[in-house]
Amino acid sequence: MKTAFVTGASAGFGKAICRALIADNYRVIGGARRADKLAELKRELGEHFIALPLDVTDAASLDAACESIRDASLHIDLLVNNAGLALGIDRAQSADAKNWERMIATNVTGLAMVTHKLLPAMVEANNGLIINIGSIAGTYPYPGGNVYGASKAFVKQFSLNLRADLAGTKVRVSNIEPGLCSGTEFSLVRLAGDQDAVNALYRDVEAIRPEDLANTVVWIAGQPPHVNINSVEIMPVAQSYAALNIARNL
Ligand code: NDP
Ligand code: 8X3
Repeated sequence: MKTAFVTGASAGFGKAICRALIADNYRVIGGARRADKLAELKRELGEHFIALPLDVTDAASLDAACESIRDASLHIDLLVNNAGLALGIDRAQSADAKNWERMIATNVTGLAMVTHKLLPAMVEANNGLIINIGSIAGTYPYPGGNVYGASKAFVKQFSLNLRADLAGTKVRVSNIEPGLCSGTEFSLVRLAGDQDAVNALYRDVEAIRPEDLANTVVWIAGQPPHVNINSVEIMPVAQSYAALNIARNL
């Protein structure tokens, strides 16, 4: 049985990815900070799900999590670097510095450090797949996207640079870049619990669902070993592009 490690398993994409991988006959280790949510998922998913309380921004917590994976003699065949968040939608000039710090600590440093911990064993076994969850915000700028979008641009380039370093090994790396998705806690976290603002964002729009993302993970993981899906950009049909902004009479 293959083993997957999914960060951010307590909600949203991560939870759906755990469900889909269990259905695809994986053993799944799910990491997140909220142990109660992981315990709930454990009750739902049963013996092949291992709950692993983890804060990706905390080096000691990450050490302990990796140690318990080693103690259980589990080889990670699939790492899904999904834990992440956006905080605020303010323009850069009025954004909260603490929000910037937390986004960088989670989406950039946390993702890089989880990878740093688990990659050597994958290379040693000459087997493994890392699926990073980036975002369309890492490619397309928008007002208020500032540090969140930049953190996802890091994920995009880190994924490509990992591929460069892993040349000559069978370890694979993919970056999934989703657009607007409903059914997760993402926007409630970003908008500091303002449910009315969240409702307004998703009003009359059929957004991507977490299950769509989970299907994409399962599809990437199911490719034959000689195939590397470099990136997948996935948007709802209802989302597309706007023209570049022009400020007149500046
Ligand atoms: P959710 O808020 O629903 O889930 C985020 C998950 O990340 C939770 O399980 C949370 O668990 C976990 N998490 C947050 N901080 C930490 C931390 N320090 N250590 C460990 N786990 C952490 O959001 P989504 O499911 O929507 O988002 C998942 C990923 O997808 C993120 O990387 C996000 O940027 C990306 N994304 C989301 C999109 C969307 O529209 N929803 C679109 C594009 C990308 P806990 O709080 O228990 O720690
Ligand atoms: C989330 C997608 O467009 O809200 O990563 O930034 S977006």
